[in-house]
Amino acid sequence: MTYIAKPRFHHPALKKNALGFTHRDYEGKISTLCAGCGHDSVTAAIIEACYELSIEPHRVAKISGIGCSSKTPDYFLGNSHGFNSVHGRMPSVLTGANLANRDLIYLGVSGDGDSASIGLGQFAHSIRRGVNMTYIVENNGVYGLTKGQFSATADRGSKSKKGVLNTDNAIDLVAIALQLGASYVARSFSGDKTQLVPLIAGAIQHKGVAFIDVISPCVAFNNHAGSTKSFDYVREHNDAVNRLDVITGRDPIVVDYAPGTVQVVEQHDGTKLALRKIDADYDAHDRVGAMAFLTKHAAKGQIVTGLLYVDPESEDLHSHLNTVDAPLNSLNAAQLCPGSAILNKINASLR
Ligand SMILES: Cc1ncc(C[n+]2csc(CCOP(=O)(O)OP(=O)(O)O)c2C)c(N)n1
Ligand code: SF4
Ligand SMILES: [Mg+2]
Repeated sequence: MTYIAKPRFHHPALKKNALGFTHRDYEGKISTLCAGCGHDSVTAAIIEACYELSIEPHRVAKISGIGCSSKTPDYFLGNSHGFNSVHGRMPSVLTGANLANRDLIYLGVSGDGDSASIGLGQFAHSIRRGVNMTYIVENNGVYGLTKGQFSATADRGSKSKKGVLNTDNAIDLVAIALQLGASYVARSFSGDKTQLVPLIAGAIQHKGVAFIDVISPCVAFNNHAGSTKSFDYVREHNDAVNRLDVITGRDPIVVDYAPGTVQVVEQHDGTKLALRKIDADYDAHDRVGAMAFLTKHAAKGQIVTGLLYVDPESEDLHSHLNTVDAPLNSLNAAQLCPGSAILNKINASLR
């Protein structure tokens, strides 16, 4: 963590969003990550997405585990709620917070070690439960914070900085998220802001599990020849399935007007995602098709990026549990206690 706060002053002519906030209002403390770390680009993309959506910072809860990636919530949304939990335990802490107060926007930030190694069970269960959250994994294939051991997402055959060959098979978190029912699944690259910002904005507006795996090279331990998570490798093997613009109820977030076919995806809450398709056959509503597409391209060594799947009729854990609309932490004793007559009836039914 850093204790270096950013100076508060800024240029008076800085652009403002619908709430009158500037970019600076969505920033956090000064990053202490290595210069060039992919994670800092993800931070910048989150700041941009929240600015574009005119999100009120106090409505966001950012929760992370342990790792360089899990440090990043300190570098954005300095006026939001935050909790830096234990290694691999972000999903359960986020689930608890979400159950207590459904009114906040939950942003889970994690690493590949945090989510695919020690936290794989937590990752899997939060997805299958349908927790309403944006779950971002900053995936560099290594434990950056502890000096570059292979994580469970490191590809078999990739080489560590010291020249050690990884002989274990890799876990693909996107494939698991699709299989376990995540209703918004995407993959991107930290160096591709044009693609990443609208993906994050779409995820924040999505009701249910929105999972984004962001390949985010570690310049200290995983950016050498032989690494399959390096800047050069990903740029050479990236195969984008679609171009994404997010249209909100306010000003549209315009990312790219390059020509192509556009597919508008309407989400449950009425927000729309316009997909500019590169591959004319790609259908972002087909979960099984997305899984097949991913596997087919992975076998060819290609990294598929973009919005791979979205369910416009998505639900979340609160809909599954049929909880009341009011946040549970706002209910008082009178609302929580059904009264002795009803309690007696329940007790009698159990005798
Ligand atoms: C319970 C527990 N086990 C192990 C550690 C040591 N540890 C700290 S960070 C980390 C790995 C972080 O890797 P990742 O989540 O990929 O984050 P990165 O630093 O690569 O962004 C490990 C093993 C710990 N802090 N707590
Ligand atoms: S060790 Fe790697 S992951 Fe950690 S800050 Fe440095 S470049 Fe980023
Ligand atoms: Mg990592």
